[in-house]
Amino acid sequence: MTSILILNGPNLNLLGTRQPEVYGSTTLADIESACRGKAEDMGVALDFQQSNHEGVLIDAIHTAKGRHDGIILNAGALTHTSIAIMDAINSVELPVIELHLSNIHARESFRHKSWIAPVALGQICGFGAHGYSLAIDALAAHFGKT
Ligand code: CA2
Repeated sequence: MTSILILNGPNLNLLGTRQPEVYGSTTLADIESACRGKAEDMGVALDFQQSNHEGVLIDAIHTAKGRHDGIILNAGALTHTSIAIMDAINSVELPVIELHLSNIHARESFRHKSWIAPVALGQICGFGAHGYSLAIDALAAHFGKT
């Protein structure tokens, strides 16, 4: 069975509690539940994690090798700063879809830079919580599951 890791970075645990005009009013628990339902319908195994710590995210990327077939990664603000996460993605050689709720290209210029984009299969941004569903579809299509 195809297995996907959805990994969420710093502050995404706060979704739905503040800045709804930017990130929407859906909580991360709501997103996880929708992803779990979709994965079950598609016959895909799903692991869903969030951490506020860069090293924990890097460990999760390393551990994904051999356990999961691909990763959907919303690295939050670490997207724009973390060469270490880029190196971790390169080291595991798993397909990674970079995901953002907001359209990072339409926001402040410091959010336009992504260290993940060059090592990702592709990037989905700007579709709010629905982006998670789009990313699952994109990864499943990559594996020839749709
Ligand atoms: O749009 C996205 O998904 C981001 O990855 C979200 C990050 C931001 O730094 C990236 O540039 C784009 C921030 C996540 C913070 O989420 C919060 C949610 C509610 C309240 C406060 C922060």
